[in-house]
Amino acid sequence: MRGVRGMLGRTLRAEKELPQENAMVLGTLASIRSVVPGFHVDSPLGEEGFWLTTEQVHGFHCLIVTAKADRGVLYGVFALLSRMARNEEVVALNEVQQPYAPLRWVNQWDNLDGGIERGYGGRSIFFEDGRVRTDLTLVREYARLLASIGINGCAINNVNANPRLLQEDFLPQFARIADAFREWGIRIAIAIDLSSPKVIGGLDTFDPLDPRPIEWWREKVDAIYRRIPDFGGFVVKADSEGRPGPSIYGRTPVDAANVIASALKPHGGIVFYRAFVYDHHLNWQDSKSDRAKAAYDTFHPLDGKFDDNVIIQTKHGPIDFQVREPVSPLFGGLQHTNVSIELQITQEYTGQQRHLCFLPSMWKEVLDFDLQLNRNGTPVKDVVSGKTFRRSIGGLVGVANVGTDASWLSHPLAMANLYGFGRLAWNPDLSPRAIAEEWTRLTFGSDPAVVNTICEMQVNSWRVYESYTGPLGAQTLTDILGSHYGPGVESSERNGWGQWHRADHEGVGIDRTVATGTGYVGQYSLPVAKMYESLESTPDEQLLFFHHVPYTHLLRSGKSVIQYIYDSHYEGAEHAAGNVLQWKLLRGRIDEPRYSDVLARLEYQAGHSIVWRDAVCNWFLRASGIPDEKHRVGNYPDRIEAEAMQLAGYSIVNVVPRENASGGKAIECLQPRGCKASFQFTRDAGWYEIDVVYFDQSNGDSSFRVLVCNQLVDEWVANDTLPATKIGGDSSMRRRIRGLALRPGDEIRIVGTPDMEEHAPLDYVEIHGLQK
Ligand code: GCW
Repeated sequence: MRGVRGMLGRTLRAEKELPQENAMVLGTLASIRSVVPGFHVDSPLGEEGFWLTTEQVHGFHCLIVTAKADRGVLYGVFALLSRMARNEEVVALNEVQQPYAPLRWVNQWDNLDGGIERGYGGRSIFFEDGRVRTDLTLVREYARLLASIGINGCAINNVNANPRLLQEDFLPQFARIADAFREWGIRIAIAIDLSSPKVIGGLDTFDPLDPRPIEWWREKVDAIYRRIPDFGGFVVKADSEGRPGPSIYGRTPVDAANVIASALKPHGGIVFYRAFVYDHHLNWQDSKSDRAKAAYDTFHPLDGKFDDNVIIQTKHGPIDFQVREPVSPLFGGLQHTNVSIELQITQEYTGQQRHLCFLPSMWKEVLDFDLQLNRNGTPVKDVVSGKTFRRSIGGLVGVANVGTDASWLSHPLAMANLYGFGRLAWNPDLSPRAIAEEWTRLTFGSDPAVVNTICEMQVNSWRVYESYTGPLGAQTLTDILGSHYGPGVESSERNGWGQWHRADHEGVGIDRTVATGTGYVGQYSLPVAKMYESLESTPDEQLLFFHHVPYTHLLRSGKSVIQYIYDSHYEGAEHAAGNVLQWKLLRGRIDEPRYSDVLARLEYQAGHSIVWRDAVCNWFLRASGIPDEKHRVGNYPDRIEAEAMQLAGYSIVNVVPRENASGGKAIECLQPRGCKASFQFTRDAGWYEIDVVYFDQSNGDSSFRVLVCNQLVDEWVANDTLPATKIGGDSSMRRRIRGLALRPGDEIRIVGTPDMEEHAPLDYVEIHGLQK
């Protein structure tokens, strides 16, 4: 009713009996049979599947949505609404759909204080000031949204869980969330801290084999089910990144998972035990130590020992949601255990919803990857849905991290990732383009120019992002110790969190072969291991993940690795700039607020892709000593470095790492009343555009004014909320001043006024001539 009214502005009449006129009939098979005798389904319907059909009932044309159970009817109704919204035929329907995977969950990493770990879409819709929010309107909206894409479960809090969540007073609060979700067929789970029996239970141990914690979990779980009879279960992050776990007592994940599982079992609950277990104090000097091996090394020996309501939840790759990783070998290493694949919808390492990065393109490759565990073909999608090893449960989990932002994930185009996750969990055989097209039509309407432009941008965006942030399988070359956002090529080297690329003067990449490397490759099935063991058969896009090669190594295209690194960064940045032009063609075809919002983000991305390009290229130029054949890297004829300008009040600072500012230096103003940086324009008279590259930290709102021959041509306040409290690749920003008539000898002056910890920092100015 609500859907039809929202789309068509018509209010349908609801009746419990079949009317004497054409109608839409919604109901379970049993209820439809009771009013339409002889009604039967041609193909069998699973527990959550549905059938859309049309039938003459008592001489009237009826559109029937039916399923075995209510949840299926709900999914059928959403499928029908989706067709209507996409302007598709609904007159002669005959369509049966079943979800591919039984578990289609999202996880939220929400904290009790209302923040969201790795969340980029505002505050938590669940929590505020240490409690569940009083107003759960957004939670109900979210539940509806999730149901519309077939999601059937949601874990509502951060896997870095606060033990307080299991205190008595939270139970009624969770029950309210569960009530809101239940209406839409979604069960809730909570992430727990394994040390809870000790931290909040008053016991002196949380040893999973001690009878007291065992009893504590049983009582806790019973209490939860008294309040929430359809409670889904627990998500567990243990022995990972400093979280307490069974290893403290010399116990294994089996010991811990099974204790909790047996408490949940009588109620039908599940334990999602995360395989993201690794040592973050690795000895980086040991060339055999390899974080990528950790999950398999820990969990493979335990295969077959977990209870049947335990699921091992494994990130899709062996590291951590990088822009490109091979598939985790653990999916092949757990043949007698339930598994689920964890995908990341929130763009932690893929641009944090400031860069466009359509992830279904990546997920689709992951889900289709053949682990070659037997002769019939064993794609990841079949392993995780339980089909390959005939497991009764299994599925896909997406870390969504939506927030209070009006478009949930902040970037209006990022919602295609949440949509795409749900669609792939329902049907992994959909193509990324089909998903992008469905989403675009549902979100922006069916204008072909809009649909084509947005689809094209979406389906290319992952590779574009990869091309300027982590080519050839080097993973995301970001600051892995901090924001996970801007460039930070060196941050992943020489520390215990794992090595990304082991680049030195000679070459780049990690040798993970069995013969000479870390041995990681040996965790795959023989045929897959054979492919990755040899340099020749490893796909170029994964090359540096598996092999250490000289910079001069030739790729299949005949290009050297170093030239590829340079070229891909330039191409990626050009593509990002091209998206801005493409988007501008849609002006007037999309409502103004969304048009402008997306435009601003694409412009920002185009600027930031240059920051990435320059940082990565210069880092590799310095490391390899091999110049760019096309003379671009290190040569910026249109640039005037801030440190080379005439400075009044401003002082020059070194930026660390040096690649994260042009020329390794920037200028800062410590004078409260402001500083000036100026230079003379020396090129021919004509029309120009000026890019002012400055830094916008989150700990101050500096202001800038630009004057040409004393005439003010632009001014702005640096008040964005980028993830940075210092100058560098995270905070770098670009302001474009268009249509300026400049003559030789003109003085261009920038006046910066600092605010709090942000000292009106400037990097450089770039001047582009406009064609006449
Ligand atoms: O990618 C890392 C994130 C952490 C996260 C962790 C995990 C919730 O940087 O913020 O912690 O993964 O998945 O547990």
